[in-house]
Amino acid sequence: EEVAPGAVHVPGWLDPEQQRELVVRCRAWASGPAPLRHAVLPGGGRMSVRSATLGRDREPYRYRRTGPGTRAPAVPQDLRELGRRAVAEAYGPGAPAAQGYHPDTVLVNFYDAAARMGMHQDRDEASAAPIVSLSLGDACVFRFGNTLTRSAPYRDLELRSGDLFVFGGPSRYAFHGVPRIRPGTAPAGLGMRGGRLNLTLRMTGRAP
Ligand code: MD5
Ligand code: FE
Repeated sequence: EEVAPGAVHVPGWLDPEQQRELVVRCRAWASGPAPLRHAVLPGGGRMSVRSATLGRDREPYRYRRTGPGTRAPAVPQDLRELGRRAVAEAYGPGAPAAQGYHPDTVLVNFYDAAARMGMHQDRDEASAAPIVSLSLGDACVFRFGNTLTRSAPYRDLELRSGDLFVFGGPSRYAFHGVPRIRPGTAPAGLGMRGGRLNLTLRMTGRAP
């Protein structure tokens, strides 16, 4: 369960009903205030993952996905609370990181069967608070690396629908990526039409 110091994997943390509800809400955001879009990288390449942001969504912060004239919806209070409970689950309710955990941003990533995410670090947050990751839909191979290089040593883990992963402490700035999706592995009755959703709850430590 503790994959590395501060990196805690809790398989099946969300029950099927919670998963279904989150899928419905992601669909509502995606078809309304937070459309899922391919981000364009500084070099001009297009990411295969589609993403949307709730909460902090302005330059110089990189999670700018909404088009002109739109404004990212705030993070719903119950998701902020879910993030706090996730950190308490991972580190124990008394852990300092769980006390003051108030995620101000949710990044929604959608992976179709061909989407990948290359090895990277999450360094755009001004806060070193943990990142909470929730997986929905198809399973994936998640590559958990080290803090020094984007190459080996790393470990490949399966993340499945309902899994919680909390990345904090020494693992907060580890390199990581998603080298493959496993099509057709979503639980029956979830209401996904293929693909994987990942929600990350973050404290950006930046002004709204
Ligand atoms: C995903 N998303 O499955 C992942 C989950 C992203 C991204 O990587 O940047 O959108 S978040 C995984 C993560 C966050 C912070 C630290 C570590 C992993 N880690 O130390 O491995 O779509
Ligand atoms: Fe990341």
